[in-house]
Amino acid sequence: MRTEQPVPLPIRLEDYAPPAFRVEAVRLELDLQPSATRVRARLELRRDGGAAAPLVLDGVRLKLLAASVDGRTLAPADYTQDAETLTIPGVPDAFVLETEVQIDPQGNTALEGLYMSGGRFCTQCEAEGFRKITFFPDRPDVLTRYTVRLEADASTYPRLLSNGNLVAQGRLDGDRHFAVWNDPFPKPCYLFAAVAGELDELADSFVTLSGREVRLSIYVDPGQSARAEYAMDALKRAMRFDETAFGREYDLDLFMIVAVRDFNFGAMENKGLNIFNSSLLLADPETATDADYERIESVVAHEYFHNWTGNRITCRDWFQLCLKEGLTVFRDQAFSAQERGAAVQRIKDVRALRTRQFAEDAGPLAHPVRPSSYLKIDNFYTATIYEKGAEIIRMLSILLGEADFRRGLDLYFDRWDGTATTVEAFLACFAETSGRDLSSFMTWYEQPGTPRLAIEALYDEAAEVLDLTLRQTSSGGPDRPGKPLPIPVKLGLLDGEGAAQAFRLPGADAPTREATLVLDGAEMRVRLEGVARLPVLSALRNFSAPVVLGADAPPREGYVLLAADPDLFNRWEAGQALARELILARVRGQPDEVNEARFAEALGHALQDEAADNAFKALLLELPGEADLASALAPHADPTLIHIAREALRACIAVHLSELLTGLHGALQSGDDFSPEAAGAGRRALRIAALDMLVADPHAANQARASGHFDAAANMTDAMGGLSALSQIGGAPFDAALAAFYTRWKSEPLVVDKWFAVQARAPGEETVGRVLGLTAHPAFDPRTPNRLRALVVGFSVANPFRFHAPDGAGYRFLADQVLSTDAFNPTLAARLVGPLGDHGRYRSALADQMRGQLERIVGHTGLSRNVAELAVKALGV
Ligand code: B3K
Ligand code: ZN
Repeated sequence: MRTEQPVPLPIRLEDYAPPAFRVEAVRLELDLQPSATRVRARLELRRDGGAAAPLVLDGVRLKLLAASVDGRTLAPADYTQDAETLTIPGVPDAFVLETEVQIDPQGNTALEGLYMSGGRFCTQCEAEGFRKITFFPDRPDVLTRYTVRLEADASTYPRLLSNGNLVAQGRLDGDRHFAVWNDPFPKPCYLFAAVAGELDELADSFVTLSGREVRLSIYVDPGQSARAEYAMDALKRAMRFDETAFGREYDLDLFMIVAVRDFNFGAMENKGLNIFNSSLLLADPETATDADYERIESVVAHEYFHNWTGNRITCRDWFQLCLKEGLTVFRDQAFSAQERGAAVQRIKDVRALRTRQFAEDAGPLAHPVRPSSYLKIDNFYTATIYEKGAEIIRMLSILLGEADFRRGLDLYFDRWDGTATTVEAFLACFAETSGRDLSSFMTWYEQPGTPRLAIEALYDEAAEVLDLTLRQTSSGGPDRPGKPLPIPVKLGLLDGEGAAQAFRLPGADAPTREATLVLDGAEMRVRLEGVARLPVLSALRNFSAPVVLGADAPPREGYVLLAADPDLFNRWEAGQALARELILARVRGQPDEVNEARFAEALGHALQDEAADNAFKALLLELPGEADLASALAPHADPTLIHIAREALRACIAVHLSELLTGLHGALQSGDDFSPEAAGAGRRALRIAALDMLVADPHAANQARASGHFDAAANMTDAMGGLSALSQIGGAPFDAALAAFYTRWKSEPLVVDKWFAVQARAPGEETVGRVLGLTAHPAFDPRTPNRLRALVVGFSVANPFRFHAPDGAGYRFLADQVLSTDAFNPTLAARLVGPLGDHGRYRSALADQMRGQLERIVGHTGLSRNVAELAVKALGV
């Protein structure tokens, strides 16, 4: 492997040492010019560690112009500078360091540090971007107060924004102006932000529970402020939720969000000045889908919630990343559950967890929620840290109960406010307030891999007892045994008719209809008493733990659960399990047509359940995804067979339920104005899900229905629903719709992204060629992450059928994109590698080609550390 720099040693958790110097205050002056920005930094430093240690600061691609210690200019002999650090020996215990550097925001294509997007200056410092702005101890446990002076051309950059409060502003000679910002809250440098440019402001205000008024400002491209109204509304709902559900109030007098088009990921929680990818902020009914609205609501909340979980209390080191991310995802999921319905939200969260995190945990990129070593921390913003991290917090709340969980969290906020801390310190708060021993719980953070849970049930009718044996096999990652984990298993019993059955737990007098057992060893036996009728077990309700539950219950039980489980998650789960078995039977070449018809009928009943909501029914209609089916067939999965089998079951359902689905599609049409709330979104989702199923049987009437849906669409949700349905049919109607769509929306970048993505996802055999062709389309700009992801991730992640083309063309395409992107944006390039790491699931002819492309990447000259780390790991050697 030939990387851009010598291969570095991994950074290891066990090597953590506290910083040698504290920064007591910092003043930054940014004299903004697109290709030659001057950054002057004044750091008040105080020694914290051993007396002899030199001062070592991080700094990358900084042209050092001047440096002084306590006003004494340093000569080149007084310091050493290499590609990543500035070292000054012989410094006193307390002193002022001033540096002046020059940087090139315009030439910064990695979009990390200070860069330009759409003619504006903006920053992205997490995880280690601040070192590209100035020399500094760029680590999260160095917290300090910032005063920031920005200076720029007044006519080109009328808005000058940074964290905290605006304390001064004014005009200067020529066309220059300045603004000075002060952030009273100590923060690590990864939360620093600055923005300069022409922006419209959408302003509002929020009165906190204690009566303080906070000004809320969302800054967007000129003319776009109406598109920020939904984000503003979501922000106010999130602020209220954090007060009522978690007792957390906002602290500054001002909260700002800025939308930028060029952003490496979703959004960033900089203190008081969140920066968002415009795709996660801007929405109106014409250009955004319900899914976009939902994402905006949840990401606005997520970044806002970081103010307490991440900003007020931050991470001691980057190994503790889940401390802020897992906890904040848990909090945003709780908010979305309130806004969108708890069951529907839980199903969506679990679906995402399984597809992304379980797959990651089963492959060569598996890592613990708290990793113990890394080369590039950017590579660890993963589904494991975020989503499994959130599941761990959810389990903690189940194990402790709501009241003890809340007490522990309150103690955490009190005790650690204003500091940088660890997962251990977090758990200690819960152990202390609940009096429980949580030492075995720590294993969830330290052990990779998804535990498997098996439940054996033996019913004795005469004695009315049900003997349960719960067993876990926890692996420490691929091919490694693991320690048992504490697993909360929520369960209930139904009878054969679907009525809930009461039972008694060991030692309990009163019967119950639901209980949570905690399996905290390899095996546990529990006897449930008072079980009057042959039971149907509904286990792991609401997905009470992130495990794979072995399914050997007979299909009969699945039908009972699908029809009647009061736990909606398990009702949905039963449908998924039945569908999975039917698809796998087809993959094996043994279609079970009798049960396919039975399944279609059961789905039909569920769709007619007046008590269930539309969003839930839409989820019932979505069969398990092709990637998840591939996991079930690992290591022999054949994506072509899976696609064909899944489509066959969909076609069977479409034929069987033709009347019902057609009826739903017609009846759910509404002439009302678009409103993004859950009820309207659910109605549209079910209508589109019905259409989507119908086109699996693409006769002329269904084709016409899809074209009609697209042509009549009065909002982007329906336009994309129609276009997606047409993409399944392919041919002339799809091409015509694509052309019309592009003509109408070509000046709206966020919509053009969708146009690229829908083509990348299309199942037609021309897709690989189409995707290759689209890289030469005039609207394809790989330097804009949203556009690149729309095409490349849309294809490699969302279209397993065509990505895994037997001739390897999909893999070659992805490897080419990784390499070309790596040359200008390593973080983004590294995020594309993942699908090639899934080779462990696929039949050997495919797996060999996937590894071949990884080897090609690894052998490339000048590879970034980001891509090198991931590609080497993905190879799994
Ligand atoms: N904390 C940021 C992610 C930063 C990613 C840096 N490579 C957004 C979030 O999780 O809220
Ligand atoms: Zn986050």
